[in-house]
Amino acid sequence: MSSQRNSHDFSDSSLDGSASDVLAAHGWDAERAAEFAPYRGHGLIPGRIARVDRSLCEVVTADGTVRAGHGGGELPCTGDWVVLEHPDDGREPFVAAILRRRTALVRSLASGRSAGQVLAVNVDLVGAVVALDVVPDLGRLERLLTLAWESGARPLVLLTKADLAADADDLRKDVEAIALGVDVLVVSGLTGEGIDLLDAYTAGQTVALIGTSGAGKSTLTNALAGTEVTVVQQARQDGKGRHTTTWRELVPLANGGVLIDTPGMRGVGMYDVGEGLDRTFADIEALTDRCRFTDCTHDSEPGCAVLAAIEAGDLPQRRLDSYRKLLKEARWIASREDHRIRAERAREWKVIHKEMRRSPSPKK
Ligand SMILES: Nc1nc2c(ncn2[C@@H]2O[C@H](COP(=O)(O)OP(=O)(O)OP(=O)(O)O)[C@@H](O)[C@H]2O)c(=O)[nH]1
Ligand SMILES: [Mg+2]
Ligand SMILES: [Zn+2]
Repeated sequence: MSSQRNSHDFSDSSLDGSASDVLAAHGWDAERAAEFAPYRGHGLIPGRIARVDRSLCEVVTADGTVRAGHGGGELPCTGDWVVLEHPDDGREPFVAAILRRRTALVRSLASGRSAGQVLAVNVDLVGAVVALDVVPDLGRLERLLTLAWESGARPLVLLTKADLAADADDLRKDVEAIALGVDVLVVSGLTGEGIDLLDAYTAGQTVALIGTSGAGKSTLTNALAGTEVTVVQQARQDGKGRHTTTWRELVPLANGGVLIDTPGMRGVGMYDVGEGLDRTFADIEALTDRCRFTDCTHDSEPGCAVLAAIEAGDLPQRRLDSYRKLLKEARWIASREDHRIRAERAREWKVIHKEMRRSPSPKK
């Protein structure tokens, strides 16, 4: 918590001192400084959201980490750079504004409302963590990659638990064949294999690790941080899945990077992923351009380049099925979203009409 109350009246010079090293360690850069400039000198300070609870969030500031409230408007999310009002009179600090989000990792919830859930924002690199103790589920990885591409960040595949794989190289080749334009690293959080390389990859970047529960995200986080910064799941006794990491936190790394360890995701629903699908399935996308009909569904149409590629053995049927499945899901979510928006609009209109009826008619 802050001790020097006056230090949050930021002048340019106060951002050069050691206090600003804290911000720099959390990814603060010249562009952020420029975005914050209009707020400077009004008793406002910059900070980065480490964690959001129901009503409070944890904000990393040059003065230390503070608990702050957030008003109405858009909910802050882990990774957000915010403008924090930090009153001198003992009142609770609160988030006054959220600076522009460069990237956003959003999934749709398998159940409940169709609105997307923002997992992390302002991420540069998304590490899709897949354990090698079993043969990787390529469809699930394609799902993670779609989410990663869609976020606007650069994806990276982390094949972990290499120490438990008999044929890590073969598995890596299978994964490389489907992770188009994405680097694939073989690592182990336990033995430290590949951690040096991962350390080089993550230098100076905000990195979010995503993947199923038990994949090894927290173990990798600890390996990169070189210390126990997040809780690792104990071996399961009952055989049931257990989610260990329950919050997302910013972990500054010695290499200047910042790590966000996310809780394991059982369902990674597709949310508004047109671009993400195009990137993940760039091979199918490229073939599509050569289909005879522009609205080809690659089902049974003559002159379909996608079906021809499958016939020729150039494209695995599994991949087309996976693409179809994600596309269908994305369309379904989109239509549900449309429906929700229409319903909301109708509700708003009802309120407006009610109020119009209630208000006295204008006097003549
Ligand atoms: N042998 C081996 N075990 C690992 C490795 N990485 C993780 N584990 C084990 O796998 C289990 C799950 O690891 P976590 O790091 O907690 O997994 P997580 O992805 O953070 O899981 P959630 O927080 O539930 O999403 C733990 O028992 C770890 O000790 C690895 O590289 N090798
Ligand atoms: Mg974890
Ligand atoms: Zn086609």
